[in-house]
Amino acid sequence: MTVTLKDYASPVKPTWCPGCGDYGILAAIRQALVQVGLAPHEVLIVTGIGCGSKLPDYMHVNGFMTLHGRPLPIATGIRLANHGLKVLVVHGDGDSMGLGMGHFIHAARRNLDLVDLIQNNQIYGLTKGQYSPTSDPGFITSTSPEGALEGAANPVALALAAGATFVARGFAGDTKGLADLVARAIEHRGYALVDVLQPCVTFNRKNTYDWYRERVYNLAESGHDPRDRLAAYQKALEWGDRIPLGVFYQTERPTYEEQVVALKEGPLALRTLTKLSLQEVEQLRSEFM
Ligand SMILES: Cc1ncc(C[n+]2csc(CCOP(=O)(O)OP(=O)(O)O)c2C)c(N)n1
Ligand code: SF4
Ligand SMILES: [Mg+2]
Repeated sequence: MTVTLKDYASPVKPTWCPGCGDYGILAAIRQALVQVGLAPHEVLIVTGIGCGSKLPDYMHVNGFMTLHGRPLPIATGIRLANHGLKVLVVHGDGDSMGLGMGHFIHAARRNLDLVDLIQNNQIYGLTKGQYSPTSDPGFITSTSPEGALEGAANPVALALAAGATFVARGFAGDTKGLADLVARAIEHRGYALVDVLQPCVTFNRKNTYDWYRERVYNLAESGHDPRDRLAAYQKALEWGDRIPLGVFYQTERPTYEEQVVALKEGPLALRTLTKLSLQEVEQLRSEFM
C-alpha cells in the first residue's frame, strides 16, 4: 500500500497563532513519514506540554501527550514494550532543555532508537512568553526585563557531547529541507536529534523568520564531513551571524533495544505468553493489580 499525505490528514484544525513555526514542523513531519513509507498505525508521536506539543492532535497518527519535560522516559517505555513502533518525540525547548534536560542526555547516551525533535522557539510559548533555557543571553521577556542573564543551552552541542549517533538542525521556515532531515532521522538506527529553529511570532520578536533567514546556511554545501565529530562540535558552537543547518554528525553503534536480550524474540507487546499456564498468568496479574 502506498502511503500518501491524505493518510495523515486530520479534521482537527490547529489552534496555533497564524504564522507560527509549528505549522512548518507539522507539514515536514507528515511529509517525512510519507517519504519513508510509514503508515499511521506504525508510528507513535510522544509529546509533553507546550504549544508545539499539541501536534499529534492535528494529524491522523498514534499520540501520547504526557507531563511537561517527561516525553523521553515515556518514549523509552514505549520502545521497550513495543519496539516495532516508530517513535518520534516532539517537544519544545522548555520541555527538552528545562525539566527534560536529564532525560535528553540519557536518551542520547543510551542510543535509544527514536527521533527526538525539538521545537526550538527560544521561548515558553504556551505560558505566554517567559525566557527559556535556549534564549539568547540578553533576551528581554516578561521574566527577564533586564535581559536573560544565563548562557543558552545548545541542544546540538549537548547531544554531541552525550554520544548521540545522529545530530541535525533544521528550520521551520524551510519545510522541504526539514522534511528531508526528519526522513533521514527516521531512517537512522539509533537516537536522532533534530533541533528545529521555530519562530514564535507572538512572543519572540527577536528570532523571527527574517532573523533566521539572514543567518542560516547549509552544512552539506559548506563541505562539512558529518563523520567528523570534532568538526561537528566546532560547527555546533557557531551561533550569531551564521547559523549552520543540516546533519552535523552521524555514526553507527548498537541501539539500546538491540542489546536487550528480552527483546530479541520480537516486540514484547506482540508476544503471547505461551510458556505460562493460565494459573501462572492469573497469579502474576494479581501481584500487579
Ligand atoms: C511540571 C510542570 N511545570 C511547569 C509547567 C508549565 N508549563 C507548561 S508549558 C511550559 C513551557 C512551554 O515552553 P516550551 O516547552 O518551549 O513549549 P512551547 O510552548 O514554546 O512550544 C511550562 C513551563 C507544567 N505544565 N508542568
Ligand atoms: S504562542 Fe508562539 S509558539 Fe505558541 S502558537 Fe503562538 S506563535 Fe506558536
Ligand atoms: Mg518553546
